[in-house]
Amino acid sequence: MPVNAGGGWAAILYTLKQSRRAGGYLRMYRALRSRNACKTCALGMGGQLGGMVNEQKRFPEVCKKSVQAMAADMAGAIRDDFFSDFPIEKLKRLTPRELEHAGRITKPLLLAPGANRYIEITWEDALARIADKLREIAPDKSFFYFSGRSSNEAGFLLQLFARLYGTNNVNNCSYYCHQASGVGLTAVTGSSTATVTLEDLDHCDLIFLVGANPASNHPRFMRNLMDLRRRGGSIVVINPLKEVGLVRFKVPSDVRSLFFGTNIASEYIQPNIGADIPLLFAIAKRIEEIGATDPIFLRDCAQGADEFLEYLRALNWEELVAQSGVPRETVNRVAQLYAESKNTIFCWAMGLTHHTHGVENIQAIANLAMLRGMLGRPGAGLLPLRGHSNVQGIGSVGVTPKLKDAIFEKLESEFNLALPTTPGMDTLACIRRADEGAVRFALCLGGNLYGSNPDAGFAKRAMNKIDLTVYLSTTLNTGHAHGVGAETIILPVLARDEEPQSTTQESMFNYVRLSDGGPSRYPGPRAEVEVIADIATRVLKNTTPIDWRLMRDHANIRAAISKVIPGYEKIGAIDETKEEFQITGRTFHSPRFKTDSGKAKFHTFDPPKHKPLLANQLRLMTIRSEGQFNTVVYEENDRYRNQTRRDVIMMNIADIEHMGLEIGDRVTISTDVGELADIIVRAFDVPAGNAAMYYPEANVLIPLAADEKSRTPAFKHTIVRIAKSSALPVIGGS
Ligand SMILES: Nc1nc2c(c(=O)[nH]1)N[C@H]1C(S)=C(S)[C@@H](COP(=O)(O)OP(=O)(O)OC[C@H]3O[C@@H](n4cnc5c(=O)[nH]c(N)nc54)[C@H](O)[C@@H]3O)O[C@H]1N2
Ligand SMILES: Nc1nc2c(c(=O)[nH]1)N[C@H]1C(S)=C(S)[C@@H](COP(=O)(O)OP(=O)(O)OC[C@H]3O[C@@H](n4cnc5c(=O)[nH]c(N)nc54)[C@H](O)[C@@H]3O)O[C@H]1N2
Ligand SMILES: [Mo]
Repeated sequence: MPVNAGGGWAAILYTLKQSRRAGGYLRMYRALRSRNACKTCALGMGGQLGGMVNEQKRFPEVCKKSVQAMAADMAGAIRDDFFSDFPIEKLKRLTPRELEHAGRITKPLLLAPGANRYIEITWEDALARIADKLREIAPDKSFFYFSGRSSNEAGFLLQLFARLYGTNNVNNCSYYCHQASGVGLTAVTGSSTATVTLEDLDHCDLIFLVGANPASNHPRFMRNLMDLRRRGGSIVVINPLKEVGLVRFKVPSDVRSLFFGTNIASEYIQPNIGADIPLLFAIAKRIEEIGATDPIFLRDCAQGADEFLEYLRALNWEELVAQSGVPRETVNRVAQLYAESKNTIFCWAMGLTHHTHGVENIQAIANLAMLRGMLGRPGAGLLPLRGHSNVQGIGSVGVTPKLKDAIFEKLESEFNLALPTTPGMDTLACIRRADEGAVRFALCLGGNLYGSNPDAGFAKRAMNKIDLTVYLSTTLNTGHAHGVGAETIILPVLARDEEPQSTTQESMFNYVRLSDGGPSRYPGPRAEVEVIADIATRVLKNTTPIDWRLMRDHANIRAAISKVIPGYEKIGAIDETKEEFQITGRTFHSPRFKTDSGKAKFHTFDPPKHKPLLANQLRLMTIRSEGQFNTVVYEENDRYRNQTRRDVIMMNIADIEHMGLEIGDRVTISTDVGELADIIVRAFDVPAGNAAMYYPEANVLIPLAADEKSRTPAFKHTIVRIAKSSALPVIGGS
């Protein structure tokens, strides 16, 4: 039966099923209610108020994702003979789901040079090998990659170690995620994160939701969207794909919504992939035409408005409509809705950042917000919907190639350190350098660097050239099979709610949460901070002013963070106060910004020019399904999009017809970097010329093209060729 609303009973039944996998309902409930920040997205649930509670103390806020992630951490340990049964060649053939389901990693593992399988080694052996390699090589031949699930404490400590070791090759998954938001926002407001708090969402009357699918990826946000509709507000969705959960959603924690569903989108606009800028400019042009700008904001609080307005006036309507694929009446209607709004919040995610013009996408949104003064006051502003639960915190505490000047100076002066000043490399640059054979050591704190990369074939070859790759992981993923170095070590680490000491995380609303940790579920894994401090002690001994033994204590790390990270002062006392806090200087409730002039900045630029498509070509986006978390695929089906399998391409029916195809046909999809054979054709509500496939499987097709300003790959916009293959079609089952 086709699904006609997101969420609902399916989400609840799923929770019960996963609870059984994790050893019972009560065990799962206790785990979900423990005082730890939620593990999945960056909305910031849990912490000191207890799990399933949001920053406004609302309960219960539960979502399938957190249950999934929790079940994974609670599932049994990898069995002892697993790696004898699965030598590396067999491991490579396991799906992400099979790897994840192998269980928790509990022992250090070594894939020795030339060996055909991982073997268990002792912690002592593993740490000694790592330290020996680091001492042997030049520091600029190493890099350190961080995912966004680790704590602020682990993030801060590892970047500090890397720098004192001698490299600035320190980066996090943000470079494949929201980096364009950070760069774009900094250019506008002088600050790289959301300008609003969670509470502001209660006071807006209009939300623009651009290039994001919160029904799958930020399920708790759906409650805010539901609340907005209930109080008479509007939601404008801008998304090439018709996402059923954004049309109608059944919020599981709300009885009325659970039974009857809630309409989400008031307007659902479907531009072409990569055509948001002409659309946003068109709405802006209309706002100016109908005299709905905020002249006082433009005069007193913004810079560059005149140039932008002049540029808008000169734009040609026909061209804007042709470029965006959105009719003028629709633009007029949406502009009217916006003109009538008192408080508008603009939200976005990967549909905007994963483009070669990602930074401009964000600036186009900011321009539209500023035209009506929707920046720098309560209830209005800009809100990037962040990915990993602590990706923002990792960035705040210094996990970036270049430290902010203020942090650099404070670190040097407070601790009497000399930090390297060489330019550090972003994530893509590290992979390219590895391909040149110039990386001899890589350490990945969580994540799946191989699986998240564009051009999977290239990423594999590049990573295979590294002398020693070290993963600090909780479960197995495709990186451990394909993204290996000549030698690879996997160190098992504790999940957030198993940590012996408390940890902190930062939500996408700039709110710092305190997680209590909890008892370890398995003997074996160690706390991330303990492992990092051990490596640092062995490599640096006492050659620097930092006493690494003291840095095993999270309270000491927090004391350091409070001294050097702007806005994080309160973290120093959090062990006594237990006070979670809003980071100062980031939320703008009055129109004074952190730019040199104190004004917010408009940016004027031309929309990107896209190559026209040939008859056998489509524009391809790569997206997440309901049942995956990034490179970890929990389920093969995608309920909300009515797909039962992942080896599909979702296309407009007109394209299917004019390419001489039929639904269910098998096709080969290719680009200059790779091809995927026997992909099944599915019809989907997406404008002609556009198509979608699932990440990470489709990453073999994605070239390394990236946004010059933010270094974010264009995961959402690749031109692909389609050719019918001789394999038998697959009828039904969509
Ligand atoms: N269940 C689940 N939750 C997650 C994750 C997960 O994998 N699974 N991952 C987490 C992470 S790290 C992140 S970053 C977030 C990601 O959250 P999202 O950004 O919501 O996820 P995506 O599936 O990458 O793509 C979002 C949407 O962008 C649209 N889109 C594609 N191209 C364009 C375009 O050119 N213009 C516009 N306007 N829209 C476009 C797609 O149709 C899709 O609906 O979710 C986080 N939460
Ligand atoms: N084509 C395409 N590619 C993309 C994207 C896309 O939309 N399309 N999205 C991009 C985005 S937004 C992102 S964020 C990246 C994802 O990039 P990553 O963050 O690198 O990848 P994940 O798949 O989230 O990493 C999952 C692994 O993290 C480990 N892990 C889980 N919890 C913990 C923990 O508590 N501690 C530690 N140490 N490890 C843990 C587990 O081993 C798990 O297998 O992919 C990017 N790549
Ligand atoms: Mo992400």
